[in-house]
Amino acid sequence: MNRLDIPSLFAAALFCTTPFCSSLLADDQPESGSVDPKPVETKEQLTPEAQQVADHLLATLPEGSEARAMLDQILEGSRLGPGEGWFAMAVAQTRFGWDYVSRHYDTDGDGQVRIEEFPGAKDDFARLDRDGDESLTPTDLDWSEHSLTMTPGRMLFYQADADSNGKLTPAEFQKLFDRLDTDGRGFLAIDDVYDQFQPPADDDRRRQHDDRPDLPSRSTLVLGLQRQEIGSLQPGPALNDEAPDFTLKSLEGDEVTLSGQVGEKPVVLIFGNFTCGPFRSHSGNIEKLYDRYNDRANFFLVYVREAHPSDGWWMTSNQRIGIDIAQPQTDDEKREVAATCQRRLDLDIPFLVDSVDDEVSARYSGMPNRLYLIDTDGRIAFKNGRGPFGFHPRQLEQALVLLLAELEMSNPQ
Ligand SMILES: [Ca+2]
Ligand SMILES: [Ca+2]
Ligand SMILES: [Ca+2]
Repeated sequence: MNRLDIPSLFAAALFCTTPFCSSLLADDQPESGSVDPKPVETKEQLTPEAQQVADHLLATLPEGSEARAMLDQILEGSRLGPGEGWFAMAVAQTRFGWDYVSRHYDTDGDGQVRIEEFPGAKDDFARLDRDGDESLTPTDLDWSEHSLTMTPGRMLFYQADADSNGKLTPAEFQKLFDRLDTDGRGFLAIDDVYDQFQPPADDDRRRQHDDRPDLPSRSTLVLGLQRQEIGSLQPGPALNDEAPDFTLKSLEGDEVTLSGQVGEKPVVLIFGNFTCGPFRSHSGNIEKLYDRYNDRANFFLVYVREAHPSDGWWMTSNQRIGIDIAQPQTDDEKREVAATCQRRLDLDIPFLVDSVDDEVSARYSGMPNRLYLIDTDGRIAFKNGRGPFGFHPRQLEQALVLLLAELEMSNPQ
């Protein structure tokens, strides 16, 4: 089989196994379809440092907490697969599920919301209507498939986005074409493409997943948990809670206080970091989200602790594309990495940089990536499930569109 080498990506779990997919997986890659969340069997000895940390966490993390559930699964051999540990508990919370949509907009009670029933703009409706059939049904609001699920479309994107900045350019697309055109005929036959973008069977993935070079050891994950590199120890504010206030500096040095942003418009907070491949793969989505709504909502990207620093769960996939960053140890170092992230991802959305002790991102459970929508009363109207698996910018977009429609109906111009 002559499959393409995949440029980097992810860092979470996963069990891809064809040569194509395993190089994807080497980066903490997405996975296809439903996967039995059974932990892997490998249980190498913890290092003395990791054992000490594990003992401390076992003594201090409350039973039943998200962090304790993740620790227990790591000690059982989990490599952070979807549905394991805190991923099973920390699912999306939204005011704007199907119940809300049908109650507010299905005026004729036929179980769907046709475009004529929606009072908002047609463009807004189109963003809600994911399958484009001009009708809203539960399918359009179903986000049960995790965001690293390996689909042909995602495989194509990861393959072509050679610099892993989440934006596919014409030049990158051309390079992919050139690589697929192995006989130099100047056109691709369907079979030249077909085999390249076939998600592997689950059994194949499971059989070989232990061999991936970037999969973490138990010790790496225990230390990553303590350092909150794989996720915050706290769950963050819940739906309808008051959003915790904070003041952070932008990359330009301006101080931004959340409560000063709340009131006239909704606030969108996007937590993320540079070394997380899944987060980078969404930067095009984030840019488009910001472009579409920044006149109707206040957007901020809160830069958090690195998920895959060179001194933590290091990724060969990141290094291959020149991303090799130690965890910042001072506020100044953190600002520098945040600036690099903004430059490499070429994002217009305003960046706020958390302090080196992660004060805001820990409180919001912002690591490694998270999305919040805050209403005009300063309360949480939507939060996604823990990243990377629960990170769906378009799910937040649906909540934002529905919140904006609610505001427009209560305050008609
Ligand atoms: Ca209807
Ligand atoms: Ca639809
Ligand atoms: Ca790119």
